[in-house]
Amino acid sequence: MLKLLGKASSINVRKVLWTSHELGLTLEREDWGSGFRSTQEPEFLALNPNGLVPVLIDGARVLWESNTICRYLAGREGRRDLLPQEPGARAAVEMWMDWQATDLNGAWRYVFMSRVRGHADYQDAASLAAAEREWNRLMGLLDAHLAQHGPYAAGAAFTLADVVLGLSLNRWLMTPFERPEYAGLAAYQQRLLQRPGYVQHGANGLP
Ligand SMILES: N[C@@H](CCC(=O)N[C@@H](CS)C(=O)NCC(=O)O)C(=O)O
Repeated sequence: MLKLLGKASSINVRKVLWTSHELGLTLEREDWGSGFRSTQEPEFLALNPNGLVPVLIDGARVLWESNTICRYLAGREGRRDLLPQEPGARAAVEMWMDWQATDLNGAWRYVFMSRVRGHADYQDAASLAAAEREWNRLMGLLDAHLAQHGPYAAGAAFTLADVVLGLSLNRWLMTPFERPEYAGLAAYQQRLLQRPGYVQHGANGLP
């Protein structure tokens, strides 16, 4: 049995839940992370020294980093539609997954901590405005890409890139701040909403 450690409200845990849904896999999930069991407990740190969720346990194998876990599960199940084997096609998927985990993920932090978490350390008006501009700029880049090369991130077919970008799109839509009207992203959201995995684990009311 595959075991997933991490609270279901975490965007990174939800990537794994949605991927598992696409793969038809059942996971045994335990609540870890803020509000639940602390990831600073020695038992958890022995599995992931970063003290972050998600962690996947598959027998003797222990994995952390949400995008890596999604790739592992797709590969484990032989789902080349979600993660192609041909190097060029695979790179097109991984490029957007890496962009999500690095550039995009870093860009929303200030806005999210300020406007959703209400954290006292993230209340500087100028920093907030700059972060909002940057987050919107990056989402505009995705919007333009989808318009030119869509309908999905890696082209014609739904892949793992759409799982991680779909959750990011949901976060952007659910965070209360001023967003430009991006027609491509609105259409992408509607397309993703046709997938039960996104409805259940992505667009489920959580930012
Ligand atoms: N790069 C990591 C980031 C994981 C991460 O930031 N997890 C957050 C929740 S979204 C966490 O564990 N926070 C600490 C906590 O909730 O105790 C990944 O993609 O898996």
